[in-house]
Amino acid sequence: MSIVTKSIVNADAEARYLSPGELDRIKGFVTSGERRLRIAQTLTDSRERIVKQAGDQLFQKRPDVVSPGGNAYGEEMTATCLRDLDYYLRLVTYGVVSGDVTPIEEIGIVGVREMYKSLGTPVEAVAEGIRAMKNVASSLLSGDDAAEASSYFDYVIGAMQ
Ligand SMILES: CCC1=C(C)/C(=C/C2=NC(=C\c3[nH]c(/C=C4\NC(=O)[C@H](C)[C@H]4CC)c(C)c3CCC(=O)O)/C(CCC(=O)O)=C2C)NC1=O
Repeated sequence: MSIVTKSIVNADAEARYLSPGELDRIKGFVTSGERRLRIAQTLTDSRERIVKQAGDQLFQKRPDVVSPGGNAYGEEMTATCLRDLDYYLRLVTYGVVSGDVTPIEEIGIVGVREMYKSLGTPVEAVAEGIRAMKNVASSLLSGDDAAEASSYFDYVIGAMQ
């Protein structure tokens, strides 16, 4: 939920006008809109490159996951692993656009540790892959934009620890 929707829901629950503080936070959201859309556009345009390079880095650091017995061993499983990275990159763009981690949390974080555990997927290796995406993405963005995008990647990484 964006800060706009959230503020309205909160204000209406008390049948009141938006407070100066709420209007101020909405102003911040609106004035940062162009920047957030620019970041999401870059990540979207570069998604294949970000996922591919991050996957390469992950498998170099964690060769065990793509070795016999590893969770991402074999063409099909490796492709599923890269698909998961792509999922998380997509969720990061949702977060950037809405200026809120809630969509990431609801779609991709709630229950994820249990899910990966039941699949035998090492969750710390998934976190490593997301860290690699953050680094590749940062190299494609300018300083402030990289910092903003990083906060959403960090949210995912933190939730997997
Ligand atoms: C958008 C929200 C969303 C997420 C996050 C998601 C994840 C997700 N990853 C899965 C599997 C998987 N995920 C991986 C991923 C990896 N294995 C590793 O060793 C690596 C560390 C890692 C890649 C970074 C693998 C290999 C599987 C297949 C496991 C199996 O079938 O045994 C599955 C099981 C069903 C399937 O195969 O599609 C789900 C649901 N699905 C969703 O809808």
